Amino acid sequence: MRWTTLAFSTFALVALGTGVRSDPSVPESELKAAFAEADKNRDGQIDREEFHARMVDIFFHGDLDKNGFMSADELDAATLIKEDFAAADANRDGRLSLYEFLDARFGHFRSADTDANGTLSLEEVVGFSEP
Ligand SMILES: [Ca+2]
Ligand SMILES: [Ca+2]
Ligand SMILES: [Ca+2]
Repeated sequence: MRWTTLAFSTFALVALGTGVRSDPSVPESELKAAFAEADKNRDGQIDREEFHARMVDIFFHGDLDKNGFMSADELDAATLIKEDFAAADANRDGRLSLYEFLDARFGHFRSADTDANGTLSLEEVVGFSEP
């Protein structure tokens, strides 16, 4: 359970997050493990369907009080980084719906997909840092 939580967080950190390469506390082996866990069909790429499934998992794991929304604190805890909550909260009601969460995540997916082939390779995930 602990590992799963960590891996979820790690993938969030990597795929969505911030210059993880400069963070020495996240070993590469852990990134690979998180990537492999998300790559359900084991083709070495995270496609949109796999990414979507992963992000839905992260959302529901991160929604600690199970009210169907993520608070700013829950978002930080789920992704281990200080996210731009205000930017993701499209309707400005102070909480993130699953739709808002996914919308922000897929923005990162598009940014990370540097060869624009619609899937993320390990290199693209590892190399991603927020613009
Ligand atoms: Ca895959
Ligand atoms: Ca909202
Ligand atoms: Ca790609």
